[in-house]
Amino acid sequence: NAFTAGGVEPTRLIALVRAPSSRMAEGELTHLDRVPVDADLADTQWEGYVEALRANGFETIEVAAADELADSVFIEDTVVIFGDVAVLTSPGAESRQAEVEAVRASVSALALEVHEITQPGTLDGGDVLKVGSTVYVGRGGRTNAEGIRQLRALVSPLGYSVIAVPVEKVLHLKSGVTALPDGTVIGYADLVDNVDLYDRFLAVPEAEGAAVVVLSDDAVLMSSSAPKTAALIENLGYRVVTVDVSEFEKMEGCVTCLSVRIR
Ligand code: CIR
Repeated sequence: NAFTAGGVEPTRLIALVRAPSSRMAEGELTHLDRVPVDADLADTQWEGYVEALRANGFETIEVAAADELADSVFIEDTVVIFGDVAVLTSPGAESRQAEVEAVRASVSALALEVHEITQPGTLDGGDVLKVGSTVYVGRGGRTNAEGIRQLRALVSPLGYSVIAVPVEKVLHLKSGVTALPDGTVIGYADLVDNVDLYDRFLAVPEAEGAAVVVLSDDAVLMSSSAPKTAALIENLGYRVVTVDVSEFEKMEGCVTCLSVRIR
């Protein structure tokens, strides 16, 4: 084990992941209509996603799967990492609150300082977008004002500035916007709330193209359902790795919410 008491070693890239529940089709839906989900295909796609992270230098740690928790594959919503500080969340959907416990167990085994958002505060990790030392937090259906207050109190002393963004058009802030390795915020314009809040915003041509996982300074992971966006990002000099996550997209998930990256 390469961890030391001092925290995560800078060269070690870890991604927390959680295998899908066979009941994923029963998960929460807010903006989409329920359509059949192929559980076997979801398993195969999840393995492909995990493999893509591993092929790009991440060591993956699997949080114990929970078949009774339909949305548990979307692990990003349960914990947010700030350097060597982990903030366990307080999920805004009641059906998802029990997801946090197993994540707490996994995070506690790492050399991270662990904090948590508590009720009546609610906060989903999908509402937290870090761009350098700026932390955009979506105030929408899942994250409330008290959750934002608690996050601000935890991370301001660490040198982060928290910018709260009202979110109405999409489920989570990061359903609408994510950031390229250079800090440019990207999103599909029709689904972006308060676009003027971002210092540098680039519109992408597909809704599914709004979600990218930063793999390194020059590479991103994204959904194969946004080929025009992949071409646009490649044209900016990035290596683009694509994975098929169609079954997760049916449940309002995307590439970012399937893992928590720890650097
Ligand atoms: C939910 O509604 O909570 C799940 N069906 C999808 C969560 C996706 N998470 C994310 O975008 N961060």
